[in-house]
Amino acid sequence: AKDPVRVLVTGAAGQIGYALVPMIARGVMLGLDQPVILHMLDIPPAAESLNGVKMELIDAAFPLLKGVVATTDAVEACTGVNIAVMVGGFPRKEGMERKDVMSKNVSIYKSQASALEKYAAANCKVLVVANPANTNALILKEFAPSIPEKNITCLTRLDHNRALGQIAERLNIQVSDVKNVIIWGNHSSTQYPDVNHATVKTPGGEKPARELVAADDWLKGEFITTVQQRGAAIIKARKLSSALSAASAACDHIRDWVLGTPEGTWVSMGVYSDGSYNVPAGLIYSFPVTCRNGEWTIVQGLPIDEFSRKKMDATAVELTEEKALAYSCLS
Ligand code: NAX
Repeated sequence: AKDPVRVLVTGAAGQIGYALVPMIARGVMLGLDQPVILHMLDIPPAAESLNGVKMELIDAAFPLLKGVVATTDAVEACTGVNIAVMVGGFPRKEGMERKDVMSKNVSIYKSQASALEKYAAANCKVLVVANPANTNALILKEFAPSIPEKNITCLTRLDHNRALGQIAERLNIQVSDVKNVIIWGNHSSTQYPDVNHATVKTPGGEKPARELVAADDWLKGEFITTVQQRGAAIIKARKLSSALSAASAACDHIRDWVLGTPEGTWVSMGVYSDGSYNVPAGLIYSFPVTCRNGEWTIVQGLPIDEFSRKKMDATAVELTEEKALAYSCLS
């Protein structure tokens, strides 16, 4: 039998945490043959609720779950973890300035970076979910210099899956028959959901999604804004932000990263830019990637038209501004 993998979930007493930990314990993230030990971190005001989640995990009698650590101590939480899913953060509240929210998250991610760097297992893979996800991941990278930059990513898979879902709904087909959409840039409303390279499986073979959808005005308009604004639409409908879809996307992200993407398929991940596609190096930016042997690689050589270029640049500008704001919180 395989040795258990230790998976950290921060903010585990929150809504995404509550949806995510049972998925991990059931093998959705790492496979049905992979035992796991869950490490759950939250802050002292949530300690009692976190303990309740631990009780439920015990009560669920998950065969793959070999242990549960529930703690408010970052060192205990980070010790020996192979995978860290960072969901905990400071949410933007009514009337708060952007800078104040950024400043809270910068200080959280700075200190958690140090705990991970010192106490996580070698080669720990990190996924940041908490917003501002790209910039929190960048801060974590800066303050954990001994963790390879390739190991620090942020979640844009939810946006990617939302884009697949919109195409499938529009064409009235199965979502599993659509692939290779791309989310470029920030996990925010400036993200660019790109269908130019997406394909659809049909009885007559694979066809470009653009050809099947045909309505260029929809693809350039409503499709993009629906994906960009989907988070807000969920909040309006549920009075709570997306949780089950975010948890599921976090599992997809880690599963594909660790176990590999299917041949001919790419996914979107927020990763440290090396300047590919003329995206400024040194930002955490969402790119199309393939994964193999536990490493992601940016898909190269996709033709970029003028419409796409503008949108890819606009979201990079926003990330550059966020980076500057985050750095101004450090001094
Ligand atoms: P909740 O407020 O339900 O849960 C957050 C949890 O984090 C709380 O239990 C809180 O006590 C805990 N926390 C706060 N500071 C902490 C710290 N320093 N260390 C450990 N835990 C801490 O929010 P939820 O709906 O679960 O969302 C979590 C985060 O995900 C938010 O930042 C949210 O904006 C972000 N999202 C990101 C998405 C993405 O695709 N990247 C999509 C969904 C979601 O909106």
